[in-house]
Order: sequence, then structure tokens, then C-alpha cells
Amino acid sequence: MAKSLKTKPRKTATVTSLDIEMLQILNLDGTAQQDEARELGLTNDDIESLYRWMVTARIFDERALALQRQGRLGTYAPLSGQEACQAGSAYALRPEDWIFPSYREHLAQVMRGQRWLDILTYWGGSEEGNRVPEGVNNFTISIPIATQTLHAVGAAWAAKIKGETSCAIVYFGDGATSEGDFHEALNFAGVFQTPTVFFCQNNQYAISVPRTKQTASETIAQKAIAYGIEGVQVDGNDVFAVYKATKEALEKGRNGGGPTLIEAVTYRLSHHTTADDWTRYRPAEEVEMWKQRDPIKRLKLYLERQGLWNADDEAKLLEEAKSEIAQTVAQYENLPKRDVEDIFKYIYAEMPWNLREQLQELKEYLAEHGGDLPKE
Ligand SMILES: Cc1ncc(C[n+]2csc(CCOP(=O)(O)OP(=O)(O)O)c2C)c(N)n1
Repeated sequence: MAKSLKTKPRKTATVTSLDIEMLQILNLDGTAQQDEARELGLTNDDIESLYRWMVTARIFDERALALQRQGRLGTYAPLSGQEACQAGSAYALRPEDWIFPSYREHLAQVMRGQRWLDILTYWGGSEEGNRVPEGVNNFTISIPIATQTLHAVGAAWAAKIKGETSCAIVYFGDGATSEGDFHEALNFAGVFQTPTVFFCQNNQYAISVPRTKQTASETIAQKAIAYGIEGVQVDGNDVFAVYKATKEALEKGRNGGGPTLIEAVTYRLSHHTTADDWTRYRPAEEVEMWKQRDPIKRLKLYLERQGLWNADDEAKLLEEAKSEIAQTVAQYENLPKRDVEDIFKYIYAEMPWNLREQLQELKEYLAEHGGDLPKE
């Protein structure tokens, strides 16, 4: 920075300290900073509930991946490894808060009132899966990277202007922080002090690009400082730390304290999507190392240590979760088949010539291939 100046500076700006400490409450072996864990205000039932959500999400994820491999689901974005990020943050929200998810936030979406069936429906190729139930403050998912950060700032700003106490939380990845939209959103949020929680799941990769090639910053959290807002780093595989950081950021937002950027340090244990193959760009040892930090394992160890969980509870939960997801899959596969023409129908009142041409081409393709769509 100023070190490279040849002439003596006339004025020095004192910038906020750049020490970024990573918040962690739950240790790898399931022990915890007990005083901090107690201060969270979570009951044993709450903690068990968080565990149930995380396990169910993992089972859903594995099932969805298998369905795609069997040709029974379209492209799918797995969330395995990121369960604590989503469960911890969603659990801290109030119903009136808004979430702005990206394409990997299935667990956060479901915890907030959508169904596992909706997630399968969407990734099965039907926009109907994107329909959010009345009264559920979930925005539809964003496939374009980082665009949802601006939507969240807009919603939070509107809430502030209307004098409401709701906040908006926006989910995005480490790669999204290289997009202009992210920086515009942070800037606007800082200037207008909007009650926005920017929740970055730093899962170390943007498809095959590692975080070290994504940014020269040592942390993502420090990017907040340039915009005059608070940046916090948490262990994203520690559900307690995620819950605490999100809750504090929301409370601050509700009380007029403005936005927060949370960097949850985590790891994607599976492929970017089913169109990707992680073995081509990540050493197996790295993945193994992160498996040792598995957020589900860690919470299970905690519950066991506290005498709240045993092998029978685990077996029962696995059976229940598998059965719930199996029923969801059966429902999904029994949905009425959609007409492929739907893809073209709902954007324009009158279909323009180029879409008419593409529809015609598709019809000819289907006629030639016995009604089968091209494989991925
Ligand atoms: C604006 C935009 N540019 C490029 C893409 C293609 N794309 C899809 S996912 C992805 C990587 C995103 O990585 P990250 O933000 O870290 O999120 P993650 O997938 O790891 O959750 C890219 C570049 C896109 N969807 N939108």
C-alpha cells in the first residue's frame, strides 16, 4: 500500500484493523467452548433439530446425485459438506426475513418452507419447482452468479424505508466475490446501511478454480472493510459458529446497524454440479482432509458427548430420513409429465420468430429420436 510511495505522505488514513479471526465454537472432536455454546440460547431440542436437518439434507443430496446418474433427474448441484452453513444460518432467521439463494441452497430453502419435492421438481427441469408457497419469504434461486446480492440489498433497503424489522440474507460462493455485482451490492449496502447479511459459503472452489486463483485477498471477510461494513469469518463446518455469526448480524441489521459480510469457510465434498468431475482438479488427499472436518460428524460427536444421542437414535433418524426422501422421490416421479413446449411458452405474449424456429427444430429432433431429449 502506502509503502511504495516515494514522497512522504501528507496525511495518513487509519484503516480498521485487518486482523480477521475465524469464529469457532465446536471443535473437530465434538468438544465445544462450553460457555459460548451455552450463550447461543439453543436448547437440546434445537441442536437435535439442526442435526436432523443436516442429516436429511445429506441423504437427499446423495439420492439426487444417484437419480441424475440414472437419468431420472436433470443437472443437479450437490450441497454435501455445506450443511452447517445452511442449517446454522437458516435457523437464525425469523419468518419475516427474506432469503436470496443461489443454486446450492436446497437445505436453507427447505428449512424456510419449501419442500424437498420442489427441489427435485426444479432440477428435474420444471420451473414449477421454483414456485415459493404464499407467505414464505424465499426469493427464487439465482443461477447467474452474484446477481442475487443486488436483489437482497434492494429488498433490505425497501424494508428499511418501510420501517419494517425484516432483514435479507443472500447466499453466494467465493467465486461470486469476483463479480462486479457483489461489489456494487456491498457498496450500496454500506452507503444506505441496509439490513443485509451477505453470506458467502467459501467452499474453496468456483467450479475448478481454487480460491487462491480467484482473489489475492487472504480472506473474503476483509473485502467488507473497503466498503465500511463489518466482515466476519466463521468456521462454516461448525453449525454453532455459523448460527452465532448469523444471529448477531441479523440482530445488528434489525437494530439499524447496517449490513454484515459473513465468510463461512467450508468445503464442497462433491462435484460442482453433476456436469462436473472434481477428481480432475482436486487431489484426493485434500478431499480426505476436509472429510475429517465434516460438519455432520462434528455435530454428532457433540451430541454423543453431551449424552443426547446414541446408536439407536442414529439408526432411527437414518431410517426416517431415508423414508421421507424415498417418498419425495416417488411423488416426484409421479408428477404429471410436462409438455416440452412449456420451455418456450411463458416469456412472450406472442412467441417471436426465433423461438418459433427453435421449437420447430426441437419437434423435428424429438420426432426423429422417439421423443428423447439430448443427453447432458
Ligand atoms: C454471471 C455468471 N457467470 C458465469 C457463470 C457460470 N458459472 C456457474 S457456477 C460458476 C462458479 C461459481 O462459483 P462460486 O461463486 O464459488 O459458487 P459455488 O458454485 O462454489 O457454490 C460459474 C462461473 C454463471 N452462472 N453466471
